[in-house]
Amino acid sequence: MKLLIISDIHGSLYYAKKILEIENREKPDKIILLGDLYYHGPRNELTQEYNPIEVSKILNSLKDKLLVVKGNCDAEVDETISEFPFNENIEINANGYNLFLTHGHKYNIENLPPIGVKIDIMLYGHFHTGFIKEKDGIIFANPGSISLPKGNSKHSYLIFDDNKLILKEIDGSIIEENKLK
Ligand SMILES: [Mn+2]
Repeated sequence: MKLLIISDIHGSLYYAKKILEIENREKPDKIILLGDLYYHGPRNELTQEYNPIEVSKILNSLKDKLLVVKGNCDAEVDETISEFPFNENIEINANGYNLFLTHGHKYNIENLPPIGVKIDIMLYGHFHTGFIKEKDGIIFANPGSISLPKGNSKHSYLIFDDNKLILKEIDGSIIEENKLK
């Protein structure tokens, strides 16, 4: 199974359109959105072509492939314009690995969730910086923000395919790759 993982769109129509290009190029089986879909939040500047309702139409067009977790900027009212559910966290098995998907403001590499099963890979956004790290036998990966990368990080996304996690720039060029055991 090939997963496309994207986070922190923050209402940017410009970068929501990029998601359509990426999905066309990568042809993933599922698209995971790690939260902060529509609003910029008080700490962020407005994103490029800020337009939450048009972003929701693009995301609704992808609803059959979407798995979405709720971010700290996502509000209850968002569910009325979205044809897909928002989940607090998602636990799934993909390609034989247990994945834990969350926004990252509560659970992250510093604060593991209290769940029973062993996590192989934890995916979260929120920090607007893409990375792939390993700590105590768990892989932690962040797709960065597609619309508002912080510092010198790139507009980026993650691919999980077979046993490979790949952090890519939105044009598809590889930033970092990790082959899991
Ligand atoms: Mn956030």
